[in-house]
Amino acid sequence: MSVDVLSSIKDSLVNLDMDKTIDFVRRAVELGFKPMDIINVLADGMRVVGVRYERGEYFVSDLIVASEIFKEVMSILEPLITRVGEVVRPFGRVVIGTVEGDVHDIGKNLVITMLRANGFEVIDLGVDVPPKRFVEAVKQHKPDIVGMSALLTSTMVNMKRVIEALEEEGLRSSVKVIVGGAPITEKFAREIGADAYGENAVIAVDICKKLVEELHRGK
Ligand code: B12
Repeated sequence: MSVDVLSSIKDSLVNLDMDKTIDFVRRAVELGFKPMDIINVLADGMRVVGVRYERGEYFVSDLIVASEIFKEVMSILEPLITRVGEVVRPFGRVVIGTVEGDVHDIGKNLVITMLRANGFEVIDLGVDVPPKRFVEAVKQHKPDIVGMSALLTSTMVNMKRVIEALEEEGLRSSVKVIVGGAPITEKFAREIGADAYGENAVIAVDICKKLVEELHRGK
């Protein structure tokens, strides 16, 4: 039954059934599954939706429905995650956004949820964020870390433009840069001069903690 409920969550999302997905998520919470276990199967489901879109079985309208279901479910799970992180003093400050030309924000929002739950202060610049806006935000908020998300191969190059803009303004050494998103790799992160790559929202928290320590040690 318990494993069934997780696969039922995934199936309902893949079949774009909002009511069933919510029902199974509530059941999984009652059964004591951790929010992250549930989020992981949902993320898996989103990948399947993406594959169906790629094969021409689903349309953009279906991607929109899937993302609406994901967001609805997150409104159930988010309070369960944030309850854990009752931290008085912020661990560090992060400015984060999805790069220019890209409106995907589910993954970024998940990273934000996990960072906040673990005591980070996060300034969310939203989606389709041009390099200039990242620069302004660094000047205004003086973060420890700049985070960038990209889901499209056509927009991942814009991460490099943000790093270049930070360099031009003499701000690059004052922050650590972490990048993530489905098409991003460790190798790409290195090539564009980022300090780190985070494969998922959970890993991102540990990496950001290390980056803050490194920044304060002057590394
Ligand atoms: C939902 C979705 C949409 C929704 C987005 C809604 C929203 N509010 O986000 C909508 C319908 C808007 C959409 C539009 C488009 N999409 Co779309 N979309 C998807 C889909 C199915 C799921 C993405 C998702 O939410 N995944 C779930 C989350 C949890 O995972 P994630 O984003 O990868 O995030 C995790 C990690 O990557 C990481 N992470 C993410 N960001 C960051 C940042 C940092 C700093 C760190 C450390 C980590 C990190 O942590 C996250 C959590 O663990 C993907 C399929 C896929 N395989 O990704 C396609 C996909 C990304 N889309 C695709 C395409 C082509 C498009 C469109 C061009 C379609 C069109 N013809 O209009 C448009 C582009 C719009 C634009 N300009 O941005 C392609 C991209 C192909 C490519 N290689 O470039 C994909 C891969 C589908 C496919 N297989 O063809 N899309």
